[in-house]
Amino acid sequence: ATEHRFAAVDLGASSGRVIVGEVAPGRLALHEAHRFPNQPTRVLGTLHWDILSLYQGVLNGLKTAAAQTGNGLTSIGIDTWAVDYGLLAADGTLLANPVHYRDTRTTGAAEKVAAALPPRALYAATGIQRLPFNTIYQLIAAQGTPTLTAAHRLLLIPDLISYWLTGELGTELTNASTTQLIDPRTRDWAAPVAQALGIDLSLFPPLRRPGDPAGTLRQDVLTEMGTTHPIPVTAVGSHDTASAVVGVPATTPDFAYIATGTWSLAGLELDAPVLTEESRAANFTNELGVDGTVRYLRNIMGLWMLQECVRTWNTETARTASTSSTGTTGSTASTASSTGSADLTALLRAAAQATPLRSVVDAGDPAFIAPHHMPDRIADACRRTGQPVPRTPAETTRCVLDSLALAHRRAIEDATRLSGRTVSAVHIVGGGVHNTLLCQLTADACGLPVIAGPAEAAALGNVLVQARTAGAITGGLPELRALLHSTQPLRQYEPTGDHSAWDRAAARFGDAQVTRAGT
Ligand code: ADP
Ligand code: LRH
Repeated sequence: ATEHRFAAVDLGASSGRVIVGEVAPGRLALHEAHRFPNQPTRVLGTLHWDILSLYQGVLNGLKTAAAQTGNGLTSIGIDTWAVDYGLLAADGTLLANPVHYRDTRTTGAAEKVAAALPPRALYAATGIQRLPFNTIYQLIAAQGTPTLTAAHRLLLIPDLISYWLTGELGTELTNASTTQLIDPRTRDWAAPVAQALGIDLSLFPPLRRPGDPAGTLRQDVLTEMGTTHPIPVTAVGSHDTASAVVGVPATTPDFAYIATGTWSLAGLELDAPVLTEESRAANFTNELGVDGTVRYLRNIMGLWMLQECVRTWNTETARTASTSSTGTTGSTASTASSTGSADLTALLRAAAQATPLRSVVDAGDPAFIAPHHMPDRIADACRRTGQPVPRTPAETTRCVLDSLALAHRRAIEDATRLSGRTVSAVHIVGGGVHNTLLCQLTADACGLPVIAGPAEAAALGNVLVQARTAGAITGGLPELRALLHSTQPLRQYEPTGDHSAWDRAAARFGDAQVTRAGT
């Protein structure tokens, strides 16, 4: 059978990548064409995505992908992080750099939204977890600003990249559901919600669904890529988490998944949303997935907490090195010697030796969303809850990983209880697959086997939807997942250790998330 090659553009908050997938019946292989950093930039106090640099990374990646495949790409698919958007003028010009979801402009927006539409009604209509950065809160915060007032179109990030590549406008459904403006029962716009909030739905181009055509590369893009061969763009699950869940190599229906990267997205795949008041109180989301599915999950802070700690320690180490090289002595010297090396592998090795469950924090707490001072915020949370404060980077790292494992367990327990489903295994996909300590701790905390892999699940889910659309493979999600299972390297972790220690930690942890969400 003919082998097809597809390019998956996958932009995560930590890095962007263009990955080539080679697909034929029974065969699926990935090659990374290009990976580039995603470095947000603060301008006049507002945190922005550097969208042009990301787009340049996409172009460079596509150029490499085209060269590597002898200009033989069958199609291209695009997925990125959710909720954020760019605003276009009537002539298609991007009016401003997209604002980063970690920016604080949405402070107070939830109260404004609640005044127009009570949280219960909003959840019953959209089923979306309350997160301060959902698109509706961003739009409420931006209401009346010159840019939003001038905007003719609003494009979610994958739709913006797709527009630049093809000149075609569209709003892909899985990602549109994270705006909190989609009704998960009809899988169409929740017009009454938009109306209550004064949001103009005509800003959004028409909806398209995974598998729909999304245009063909513009001539100038082809020139940039050094090819003349016309290449179509296919809509995939353009929300990276939608693609990542397609990329879960499950072989039975009773699985839970955790997509771990910058975030941990932990939950179940359902065929209908759960819109109950209990579900709202537990802060569960019903995002829309590929093939009519619902991603019933909770957002957990994820490896962002660790990344930010490492960034802080590295900055401190660098500052100390420069202070000591100029001969100055000061208080930073002692900080640096106590932080030591912030190299991730060494840190994880040391964290594996640190006392288990010495202190745990609520990894669902929005207090950890913003950048900066992460080790201090973790220490404060431990102090506030009467637990020992981590003293070293290894102890802080262990605290983060124990806390994530505990939050994974709570999310899976809550999801099964609220949906009436049972789970026999937990799949971990995403960059966190490389963190063997986190995978083992999650198996221990859940008391369930963890199957870890693939790390590039979003790119794989992206490729699989393209491959099916092009006719390179056939079948529903179970068949796509069977192909993953038979072709991708996976590692299984069995629960070890004293499970009652996790029960005690869970009890100590209390019902913080539920209490917070219910308010
Ligand atoms: P995103 O898609 O949100 O950009 P990824 O899925 O790429 O994120 O995951 C990035 C995270 O994966 C990093 O923050 C890091 O914690 C983890 N990671 C990646 N590689 C390794 C590794 N070799 N060892 C341990 N952790 C890793
Ligand atoms: C993960 C993710 C997640 C969203 C967040 C904004 O990359 O898309 O699903 O909640 O970014």
